[in-house]
Amino acid sequence: MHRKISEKGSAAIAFCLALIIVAFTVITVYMFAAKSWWFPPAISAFGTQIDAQFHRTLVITGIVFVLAQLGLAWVIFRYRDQGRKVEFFEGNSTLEFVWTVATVVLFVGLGLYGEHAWAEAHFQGAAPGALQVEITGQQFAWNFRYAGPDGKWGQTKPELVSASSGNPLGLDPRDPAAKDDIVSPTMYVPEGREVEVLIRTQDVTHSFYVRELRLKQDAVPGMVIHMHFNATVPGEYEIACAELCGLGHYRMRSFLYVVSQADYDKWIRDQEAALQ
Ligand SMILES: [Cu+2]
Repeated sequence: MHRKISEKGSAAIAFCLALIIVAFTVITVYMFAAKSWWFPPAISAFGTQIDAQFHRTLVITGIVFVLAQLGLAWVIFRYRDQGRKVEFFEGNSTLEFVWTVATVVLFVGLGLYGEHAWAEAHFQGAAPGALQVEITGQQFAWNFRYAGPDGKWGQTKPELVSASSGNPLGLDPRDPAAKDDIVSPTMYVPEGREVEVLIRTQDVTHSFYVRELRLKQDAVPGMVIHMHFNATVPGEYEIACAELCGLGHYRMRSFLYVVSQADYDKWIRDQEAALQ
């Protein structure tokens, strides 16, 4: 039995479809090029490195995206229904080999370019003399602890954790090293000072994220994760929880204040005075 070959397709419809894809591509490229929605400016040298890597990745994937979309538009128009019988096409091993190798080279190359920034954040410790701040996430708040004048972290005990009585971290009052520990719901650091953060959680996984630092690190139950940064631009920056951690996730936020050394010293003195 002969199957009836379809009526000749419309060139206008194929042309319109191809045009929509081209328009969609142009609009997308424009949105990225004009930076309609973009990150706030970076406030650390590390943030600038992350931006450079992001930019490299975006340019390369952008070129591939444009070529792929234009190719798609061309195929839609060129191979529209023209009333011909379809032909079977075996594939092209050379092409498949070329695009697989090209993809490997691009991904490995980008990885090598980004290796320095990654290693700096994850494999290298903080510079000597860094200010240490312990960050604890809990449903649904952040607490920041400073060791106080003795430079020692006091002991904490899970059974003493009580946010309602003002001891959200469960500091043990019988430990002398705990007496001068400062616990604050907001984070203060001096500008231009290396800061080492020790990231913990009391319950589920949270994620410490400051956009301007380009720093995002999960807080994982049972672990103390060390990260470091050096913020050079004074200001108030939002600290968001970047891990969906429960019903109150949306309100789990705090602020990082990057201030002058004098303002930082004053803040510390005020916190210490409040402990008396
Ligand atoms: Cu959270």
